[in-house]
Amino acid sequence: MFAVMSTSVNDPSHGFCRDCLAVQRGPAMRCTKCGSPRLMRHPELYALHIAHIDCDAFYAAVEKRDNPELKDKPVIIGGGKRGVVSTACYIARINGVRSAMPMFKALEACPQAVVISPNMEKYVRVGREVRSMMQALTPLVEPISIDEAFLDLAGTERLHGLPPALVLARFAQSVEKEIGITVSAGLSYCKFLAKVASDFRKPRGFSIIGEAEAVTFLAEQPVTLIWGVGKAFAATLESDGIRTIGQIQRMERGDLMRRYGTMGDRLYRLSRGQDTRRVEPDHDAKSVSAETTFDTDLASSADLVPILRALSEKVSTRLKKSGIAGRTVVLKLKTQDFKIRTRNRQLGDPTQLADRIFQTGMQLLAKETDGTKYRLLGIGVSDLTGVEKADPPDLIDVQSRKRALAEGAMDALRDKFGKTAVETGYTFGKGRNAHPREDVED
Ligand code: DCP
Ligand code: MG
Repeated sequence: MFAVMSTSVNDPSHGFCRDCLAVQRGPAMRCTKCGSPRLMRHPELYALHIAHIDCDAFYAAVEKRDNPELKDKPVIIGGGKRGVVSTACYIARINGVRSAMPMFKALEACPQAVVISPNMEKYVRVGREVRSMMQALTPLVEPISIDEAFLDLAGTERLHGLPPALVLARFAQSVEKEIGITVSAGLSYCKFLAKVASDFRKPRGFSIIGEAEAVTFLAEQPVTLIWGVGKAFAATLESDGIRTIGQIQRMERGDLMRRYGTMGDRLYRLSRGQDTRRVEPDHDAKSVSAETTFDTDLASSADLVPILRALSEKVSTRLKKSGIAGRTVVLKLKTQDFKIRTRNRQLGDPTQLADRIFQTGMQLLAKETDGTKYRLLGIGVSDLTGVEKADPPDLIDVQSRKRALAEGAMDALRDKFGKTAVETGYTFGKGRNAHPREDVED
């Protein structure tokens, strides 16, 4: 039925109903077909194709789905070792409960809440189901965390006979019907604003930020809306008298870069709604990696670097044992509030060496140690190859050649006397944290 509609549906003066998806031609406040008030209208409705989807109160929604008695009750997911709230349903949020709040505070705010301990296995399973529904829409799905992803829906018109906006609305409906939880969606011309839009009217939201309105919309927003502006950086900006994105819009690029380095450039571009990052699909990431979750959250490079070193050595050992090498070094961090950051760097040639993985990881890490507290650090390599072309002696510089030789010697000693027989300066004396216990590898 949509294929027939798709010619007229592209007229920007036409909206559609988010419940029955019928085209809305006039200015009526309710759907002319089903009477729903959930109508979508926007001048760029049929021109935008970058989407961000985020499940609503994800863990809590899954628990409510599985126990209908919880439907109208305030539900908090959390507890466990850390004694904090993982998430709360929107009823509990009305009472002031928030993610990452200590459990005792949450219960002070909402004593009648039902508290449930997290069942990660179940949430991972449901997260995968949502993701495979996304992948049925487009191969261009970039997962960001367990419950959110970017999608580039540019090709959907041809594939599904529907413009991206309608594909997205239909997707939200299917998730409700088939999985039993709700999502919020944002549609824009770039990743930054698609993500901002999806957060705009949660839960069951669908918001659009068009190119024409981006600068005016952003001017009113706080700087914390910009990716990479965490609490620490926001405090720096605040001390410089900068609170809104509008203030940044009035500043020169050179001035911002002088003050804040590469972050200044990002501020300059994003404040004007300029974001050219593409949606990068997760190419069945074949990688060798090691990661560890810390006992307490860590922020300083003094704490993180020795862990990075130990993990790099672990990855290197596995590569050497399997006779493979990797060309792209991937750093993974999970922030205190469970957001995952991954940073990649491609090397000139594949490597197996702990030192090259570590040095590259250090460069990537340096940009992320901005005061943000992390709960997890991981390092790995992808773009796997055989060893033939790995670490060519004539291509690596003298310094790294020396380190490669030293590494060979250390490997030999470790083989003979055990893993902790030889330690580099980075891990030496750092004790248990430097040789993480709880590591997960893929
Ligand atoms: N999570 C967590 N601890 C946090 C933040 C999140 O354990 N501090 C977990 C629980 C969430 C899930 O990750 O359900 C997804 O995180 P979101 O930030 O998307 O939060 P929700 O999906 O719960 O709520 P929202 O509707 O705001 O997206
Ligand atoms: Mg969510």
